[in-house]
Amino acid sequence: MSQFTETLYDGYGQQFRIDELLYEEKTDHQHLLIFHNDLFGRVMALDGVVQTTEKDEFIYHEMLAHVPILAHGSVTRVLIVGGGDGGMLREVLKHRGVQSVTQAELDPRVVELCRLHLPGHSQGAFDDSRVELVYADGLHFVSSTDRQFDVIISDSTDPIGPGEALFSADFYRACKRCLTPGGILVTQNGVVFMQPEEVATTAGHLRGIFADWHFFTAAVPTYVGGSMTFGWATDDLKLRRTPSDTLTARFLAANITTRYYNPEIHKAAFALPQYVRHLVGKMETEAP
Ligand code: AG3
Repeated sequence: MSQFTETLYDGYGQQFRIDELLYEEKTDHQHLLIFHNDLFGRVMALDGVVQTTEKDEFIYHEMLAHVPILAHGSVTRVLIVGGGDGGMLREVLKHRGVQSVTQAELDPRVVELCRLHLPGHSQGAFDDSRVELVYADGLHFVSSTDRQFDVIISDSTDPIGPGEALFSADFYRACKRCLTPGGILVTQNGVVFMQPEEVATTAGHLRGIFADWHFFTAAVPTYVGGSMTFGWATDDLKLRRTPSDTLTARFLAANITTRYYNPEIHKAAFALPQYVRHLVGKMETEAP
């Protein structure tokens, strides 16, 4: 029986038993592996890093989709950068008010192979008439499109290899350019305990670009080493402070079924521990 050992961190890493190897390929962009593990179901790894598993994907996808959409309250157009497995698309499309979702994914093979081997992620989402899938480099797409979006979700890999550009000031600036007024950018920002420099660098960039920026978190078991951290950036200061009763009313009106997200989790996710506040330079500034 072979093992998969994640190579993200030097000297520490999670290990899975490969109960069944489903697919392995070196695509034009990265090494892709999909296998079955009895505990986590199907697991997809890119360049030796676990991207998603059937068992815990709902936590990550629900938080990156529903937090910005429900905080905003009238989202019609969404852009997903990356997200080739289709889990994010599935969650975004749960909102009936969303009229169009553009997805800019670099690697066609990720989409093709995840549709085949991880069908529970997309659940037919790629066939929804509201979706436009574009195979493009994310930075190039946001720098050149003339479209605008109410929410942009960066569902990227870590800033190693193809994902690196999606953590640059150029990327965040280009996202701001294609947000509607009051639009929100949210980002996959790594596990802050293990990757503090990634969060610190993003904070440094966002600070100079958006009127309001922050981070929110969720513990995702297979993103090991602590809480997964998500970036939040918008020019509308009110959106991060959307009151609980408003979130609750929107959540009920949306009539969506979730397994992790609820309005209390939403509010609580923005509370950051002291070491993270210190890291992002928010120790002495504004309360929450
Ligand atoms: N992309 C984020 C994977 C991050 C893994 N990194 C880590 N453990 N620090 C997930 C893609 C799911 N749609």
